[in-house]
Amino acid sequence: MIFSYRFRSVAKVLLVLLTTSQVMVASGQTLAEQNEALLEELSLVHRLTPDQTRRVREIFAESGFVGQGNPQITRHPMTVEQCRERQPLARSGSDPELERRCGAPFMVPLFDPNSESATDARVCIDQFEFPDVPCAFPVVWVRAREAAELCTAVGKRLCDAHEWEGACAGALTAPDYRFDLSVNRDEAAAVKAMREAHNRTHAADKSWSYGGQYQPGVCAAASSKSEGCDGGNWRQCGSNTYPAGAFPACRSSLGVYDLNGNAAEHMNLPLAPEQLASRGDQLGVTEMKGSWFIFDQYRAHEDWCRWRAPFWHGSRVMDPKSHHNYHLGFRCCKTVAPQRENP
Ligand SMILES: [Ca+2]
Repeated sequence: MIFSYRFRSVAKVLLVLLTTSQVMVASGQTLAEQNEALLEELSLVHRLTPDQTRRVREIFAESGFVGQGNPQITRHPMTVEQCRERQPLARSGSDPELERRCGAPFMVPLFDPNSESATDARVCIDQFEFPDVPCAFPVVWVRAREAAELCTAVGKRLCDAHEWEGACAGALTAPDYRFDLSVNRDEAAAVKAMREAHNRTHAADKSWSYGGQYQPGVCAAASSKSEGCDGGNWRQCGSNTYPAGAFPACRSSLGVYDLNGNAAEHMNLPLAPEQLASRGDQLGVTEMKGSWFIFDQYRAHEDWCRWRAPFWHGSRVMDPKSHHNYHLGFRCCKTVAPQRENP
């Protein structure tokens, strides 16, 4: 049974729980129990090695917050079982051809269909928000740094902003960052100048993962905030997310779900070429992509595919205090070798 031996092996989690006065609620599990179940599912579906599983568990335990929301207050509007009725991949499993191409389940190649085919792809992206398991609730309360570490732990990496945008718009185009605008500017000023230029460029070709116009009801965006949730603290704000992929029409033409809605997503925003995750080891600053689970009632900002957000709670991605909150998750990318070299 999970409770007996696994709890002893995660004493660190217990310590965090005790220090934060987290107690088991009558109806369900503690965060630590939920995370153990989540880890089991993640390890099984993604066939993680014992070392990978250990590293993921370590990151969760060090955080004390990472998971599917505070179980004491989180109220999901849909069950996993209800989602499984709706999401075909939850029943069929990962596509073997895509899995071979990406080297991992539930990922799809990113490319520009106007000039390339899937075999040209140099990157794949998770089809679902982390843990990238159809109909699992997304992991939230994760700092950008932890998101990057979790992607690394499972053999992937954090996506660059333009990769997420390409997944959403249905065409991955070349990195289009105005690095010239970051020169001699601090991070906040650089992001402001770069995002304004970027958003101006793309204002005429707005699109959403599901089509050319914003449409309520298509994505996981009709949930609610917890009563009394103001300011976003752990005790008052439930992560009232839907299971990932619960809205099958909320899918981009490249096969990626929930880019709009459900959990907002941490991405890497490079301020210089060497900070492109797709190019090397360094990372840039934080970027929040997409929208979240109450967006249909509260459109607090834009959420078209190539829109870049302000530097909200901004920091370097690897800052130990990078932002986390109840509606913010992430998904991972993976660099792959193209299967057909261009002549
Ligand atoms: Ca999302």
